[in-house]
Amino acid sequence: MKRQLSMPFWCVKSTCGDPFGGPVMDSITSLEACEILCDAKKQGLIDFTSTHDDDIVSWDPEHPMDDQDPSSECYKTIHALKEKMDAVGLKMKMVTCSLHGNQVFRNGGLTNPDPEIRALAAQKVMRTLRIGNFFGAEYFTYWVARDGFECQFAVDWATPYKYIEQGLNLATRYAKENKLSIKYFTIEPKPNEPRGEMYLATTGHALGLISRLEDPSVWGVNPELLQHEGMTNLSAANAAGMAINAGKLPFLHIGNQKAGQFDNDSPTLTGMDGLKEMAGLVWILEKLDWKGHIEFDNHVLRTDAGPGKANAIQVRKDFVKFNVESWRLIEKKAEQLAANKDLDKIRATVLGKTSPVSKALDAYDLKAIQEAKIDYKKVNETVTSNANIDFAFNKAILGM
Ligand code: XLS
Ligand code: MG
Repeated sequence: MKRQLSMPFWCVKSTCGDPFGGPVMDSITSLEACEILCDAKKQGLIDFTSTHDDDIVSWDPEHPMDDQDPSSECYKTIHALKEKMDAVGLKMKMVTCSLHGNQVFRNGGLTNPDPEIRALAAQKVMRTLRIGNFFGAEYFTYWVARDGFECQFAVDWATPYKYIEQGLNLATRYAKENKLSIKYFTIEPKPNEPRGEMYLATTGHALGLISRLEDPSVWGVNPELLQHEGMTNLSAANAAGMAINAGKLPFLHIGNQKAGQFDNDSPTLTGMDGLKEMAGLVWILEKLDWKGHIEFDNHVLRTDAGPGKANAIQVRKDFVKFNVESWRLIEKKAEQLAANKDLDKIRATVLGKTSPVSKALDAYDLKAIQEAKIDYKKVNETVTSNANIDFAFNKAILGM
């Protein structure tokens, strides 16, 4: 399925710094980033974009309502951006509140033990929601960011999850009460980085938390695959499979990752590992007839960045195109795998077993299950050939 694609502001704005060295690329303004994105939209590469509040406007805690004040820089900037986006039909799909950049949130945003800092975080979330509404965004994403810890004795374990619930309920209440365009909300889990440990480490953590919110029906997850689950050697297949089955996967963040490492955020399919895992992930999306969209969340490889004004624009434009082309490659391969009847047949050798008892199992027919006569020897001696299935997929992935 040819999916709609989103490229966020923060990905094109990245200057490719890392903890060991400063930026490699010149920074660009939000208007310049917007022009790169609008250009990509005009070329038919992308459909949507998304942003943190901080990617497009700066935050002044002394003026929490500046987005409403026509004389403010914030007001002028968002109007100028929207004009450019409207001219080419580029849609702001999602907004997310940066609770990681400003130093005041260093010990947490929504979960900060200081109620005054939690109130600042709440004000910033409300401003982000209003900015999202101005652009007509549909989604608000909560990325767990600095809501985490390094020292377990420095956490009051009775509070962090309660505070996350309060913060997220506040976001949905604010959007509803003000009839904002944002009707759906997502949690983006991550195991660590920037904190040593983060409170919502995996897709499962996020789904568990959602069940405790005031209105779980408006919440979903947007795992970042392969990166965030891969950082702790968890699999993308598992994250996407569970979220889709729960009906809670509106969109995915996409990039590449070497399992077990720091958050690589490498461009789609780029790097040593991940080709087979990504093929498997996108094949699952096809097989489960998932209808959501793809949002890239990665940045230019630091090695491939360069200083200077010309690079600042061209490298970023090439990066958008590169991601889209890489995605289309793997999407095409996944479509082929999903439509391949021979592969279905080989899978059916393991997955296509039928028995009258399955009806009883599906119906929770306790009596029928209890009385079912199962030939233990026969089923126990039946050999499964998962490796053969994998071999067939390897051949198909390699085009042989
Ligand atoms: C960081 C996250 C972040 C979110 C948006 O690792 O991927 O960029 O996607 O806040
Ligand atoms: Mg992300």
